[in-house]
Amino acid sequence: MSGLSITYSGLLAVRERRRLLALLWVQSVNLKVGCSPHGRDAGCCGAFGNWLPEVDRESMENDCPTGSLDERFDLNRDGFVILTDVVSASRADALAGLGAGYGMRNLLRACPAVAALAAHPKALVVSVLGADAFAARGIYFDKLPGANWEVAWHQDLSIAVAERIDAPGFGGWSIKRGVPHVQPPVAVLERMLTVRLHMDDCAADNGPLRVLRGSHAQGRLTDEQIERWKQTGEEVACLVPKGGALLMRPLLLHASAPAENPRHRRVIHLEYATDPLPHGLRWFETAR
Ligand SMILES: O=C(O)CCC(=O)C(=O)O
Repeated sequence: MSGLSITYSGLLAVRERRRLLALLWVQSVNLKVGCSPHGRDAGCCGAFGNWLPEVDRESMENDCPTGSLDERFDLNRDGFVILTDVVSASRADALAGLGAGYGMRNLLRACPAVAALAAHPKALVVSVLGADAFAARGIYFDKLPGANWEVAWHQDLSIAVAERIDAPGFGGWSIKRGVPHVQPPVAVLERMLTVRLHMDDCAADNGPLRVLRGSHAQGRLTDEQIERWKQTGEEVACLVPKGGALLMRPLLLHASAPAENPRHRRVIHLEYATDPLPHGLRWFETAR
């Protein structure tokens, strides 16, 4: 393991060469967390909102310049990679001050500090998506003894948009926390990357995200294909240490089970994109 700027982008260069339960879960999170549609309740984002003044943003940039790549995984081949030391333990502790509820949406709009944070992992994303990458959605997840939830195998197919405009290739409209969501053409999802920044050590007994290696590469999967992947695919539990991050393609099949030994498993989930949306559609929230 060595410096991120060298190892990660270097590896990428070398290697370049060579639903349903999720939706139910999200709705239940929305109900139980009790945030306003834009998540402005003090209990949900007070700590994020107050954390990270301008000067702190600068120190964050120097915080952990050398995130390290777990070399067992390859983003192109596997659809995910795990990095350690993306932010320092003290930074992770500061982020963990959020500490309310077990899920929250619309973080980039609701919490300026998270929008500022999104600029930091962006360095990880640029080598994959290019310099125009921007964060296009922020979600907070936690697992707790009283909220030890599970999510069935799914791909992340929806994006949040500012308003509904019916357009070719865009379908499956829904409303989450008052915000229109739509399933865009696969080409949009294929040009996105998710960074899940961990504020706690996530071990095998703590309901880690599980992924099916390589399942991102076949576009949007039918129910039958998902079943086949579940039967025959290689499952990897993403054990990410505090301050580390999982980078994954939205089309990668993922799930998570209740923790056997429930304790905090706080994650800031940031989705990055590179392109404006077509047909007058606009991303609901962005941070650059
Ligand atoms: O954090 C988890 O365990 C599940 C999150 C999830 O389902 C998602 O990001 O789509």
